[in-house]
Amino acid sequence: FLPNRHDLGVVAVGFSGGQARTNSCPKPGVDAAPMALIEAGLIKQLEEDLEKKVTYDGKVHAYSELLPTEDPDYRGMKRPKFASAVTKEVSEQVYTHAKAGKLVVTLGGDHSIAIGTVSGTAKAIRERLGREIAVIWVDAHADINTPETSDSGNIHGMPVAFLTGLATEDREDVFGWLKPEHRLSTKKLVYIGLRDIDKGEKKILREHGIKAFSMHDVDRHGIGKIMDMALGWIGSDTPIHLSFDIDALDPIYAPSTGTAVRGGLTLREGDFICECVAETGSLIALDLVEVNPSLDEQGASDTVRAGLSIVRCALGDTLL
Ligand code: 6HN
Ligand code: MN
Ligand code: MN
Ligand code: MN
Repeated sequence: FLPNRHDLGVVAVGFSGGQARTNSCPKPGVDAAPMALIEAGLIKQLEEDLEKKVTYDGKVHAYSELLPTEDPDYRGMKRPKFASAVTKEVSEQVYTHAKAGKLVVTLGGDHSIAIGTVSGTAKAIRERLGREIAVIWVDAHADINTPETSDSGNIHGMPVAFLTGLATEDREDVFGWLKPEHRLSTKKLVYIGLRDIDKGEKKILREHGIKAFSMHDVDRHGIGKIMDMALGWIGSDTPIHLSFDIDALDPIYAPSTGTAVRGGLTLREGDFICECVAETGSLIALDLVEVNPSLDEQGASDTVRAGLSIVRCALGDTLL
């Protein structure tokens, strides 16, 4: 069922509205990540070193044509209409690649864009293979707040709630476009790297029996065992969408990110997670999000390099 492993679709999403501090003052910079990654040689490495066939429109999408004239808070969400419109468009871009049998690599952007990427692959894989996808969410955070449990109102803290249907909304212009075919089962979701989970999120994880490996679990078992357990939970031959938030890595390795939390994965642990997923041969999509080259001038190049390494490892570069 796998996409041709040499056939990639790349989508570059220059969107930072999901981590808006306030309506008038978003935390800028995360939208510059795709260009920084590409300038550091990402596409070239995929084509030349990994010998992939890359379909890429050559653009970093800013989606400025989707910017609403008015975008007031709604259910506590900041800039809900813009985030909804952008993720809907991303969903269609990702769907098109996945439906054509390509492995989709999406460069963010903040993590709200996963509302688009995961919904796009979930729909395409249902149609193409009649299968449900599994998602491995590598992150310091669970990103499973509903609008009601969120303290910040930032939509990048909510994508998993919308994707699993724990949060729903009738208004078409505020994520009401998400339909059952876009959704992910809470049973097909596995977290790795968690260490900053909000109170409401903990309750959600417990009540829905969601599989989550925190940093405590990584310390206890070691990353090798964690990957055996994570992949065992998903089951072999299940199409895997890997959504990698760079803040899963310790800030020593990836300081340039909007919500850094100390005590994270080492660079090797992050790469190892990706290598294990590559080894399954079941990867259908990869998101790399929350790289923000403007936050830490010194650390920006380290963070970009860590991001490049994550992408290469997930695509099998480091396997013999
Ligand atoms: N991310 N739990 C916090 C919130 O605002 O809901 C942080 C979310 C961070 C999101 O890193 O993708
Ligand atoms: Mn995240
Ligand atoms: Mn995070
Ligand atoms: Mn928190």
